[in-house]
Amino acid sequence: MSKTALITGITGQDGSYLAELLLSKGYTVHGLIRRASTFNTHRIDHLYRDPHDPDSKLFLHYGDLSDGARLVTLLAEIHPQEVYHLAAQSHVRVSFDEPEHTGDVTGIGTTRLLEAIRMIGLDCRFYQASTSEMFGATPPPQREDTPFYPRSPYGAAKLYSYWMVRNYREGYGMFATNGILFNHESPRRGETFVTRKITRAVADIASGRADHVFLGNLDAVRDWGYAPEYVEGMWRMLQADEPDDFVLATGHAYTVRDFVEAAFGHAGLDWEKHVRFDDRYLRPTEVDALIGDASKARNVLGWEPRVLTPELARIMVDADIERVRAPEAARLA
Ligand code: NAP
Ligand code: F7E
Repeated sequence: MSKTALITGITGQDGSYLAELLLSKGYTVHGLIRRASTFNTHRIDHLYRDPHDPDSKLFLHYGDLSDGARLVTLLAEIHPQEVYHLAAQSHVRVSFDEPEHTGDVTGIGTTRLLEAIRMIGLDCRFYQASTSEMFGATPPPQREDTPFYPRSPYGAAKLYSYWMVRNYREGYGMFATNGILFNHESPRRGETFVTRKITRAVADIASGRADHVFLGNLDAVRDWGYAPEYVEGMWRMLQADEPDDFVLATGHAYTVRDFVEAAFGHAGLDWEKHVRFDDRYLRPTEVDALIGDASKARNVLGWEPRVLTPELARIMVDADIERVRAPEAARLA
């Protein structure tokens, strides 16, 4: 019997790769999408088929994490065996501008979903998109038992969600798991996260469309992995015998400057001629260094990352150069 899954955040980077993975495994996939005045489904358009098509296995439903009643009606209609909760206001810098909204969506939104599951007595496995941002100021290496010290409204909201997941697991016996994922990127990464901002700039500069890009702190250290590998880790977490918390990371550290050098270098450009500083991209409190230890995921789930930051930079630059060269053909990269 094929399984049914609900993905919140299906229109985002991870949601789109996860939908692809689950469909390839024969799942019926339901996705929560926000109503917008413009189309916001470009990352999953290639997966979508008319729902009247008898072979259609992907179904999209309007809803919002701020609307708990809608989460109840949707879960009661779909009855998923697995719920992947990926939706969030996920941008750290933006969370300083919109702390209340971030708390409502990224924090309380998780409680609304957990409570909807509890209210209708749904027997399902729940994945929470927790984050290395919860470690914040605690020095690396960070793993499951490292103390948390969030440094942004986003990190604080995610930490609240993390503890609500633990609470529903311990209090109500729910199969609820926290995936504590370190930064993971891809050609589908949102355009204002630093890696994609850099690789888009490289493509625009290489093609003569632009001359420079403004960035903030180049000294921050991150452990960047490849998003398709990380969504596979999410799936493995929900196939485990027991609910638990798992770090996914590569364990390798690079600065933003390293990523800049790798990306510009791959296109044969000297980054120092094209990168300028703008303090608007600094944060009131920065997370200086995130480097994860994913030993537990390797030992328990058999999860292993393969793509490290230098290769990731090349994959993303190539995809953005292709996007500039042939925008229509590159849409599904
Ligand atoms: P993303 O590209 O920003 O996608 C976020 C998704 O959430 C989008 O589908 C967005 O819909 C949806 N969303 C936002 N607000 C919503 C609301 N009020 N109601 C319903 N849906 C809403 O994020 P991502 O990189 O794929 O990350 C997936 C999850 O993992 C997020 O929770 C993120 O915080 C977390 N995470 C990410 C990383 C990483 O490095 N990527 C690391 C650790 C944890 P629209 O398309 O309509 O905006
Ligand atoms: O910043 C520095 C910035 O916005 C990375 C989210 O997916 O991963 C992500 O959060 C670093 C920071 O990602 C610019 O100061 C310099 O130190 O790409 P980012 P993030 O803040 O690490 C975690 C794990 C998540 O959970 C989040 O959802 O790069 N930086 N100059 C810049 N950052 C941006 N965005 N733009 C710049 O111009």
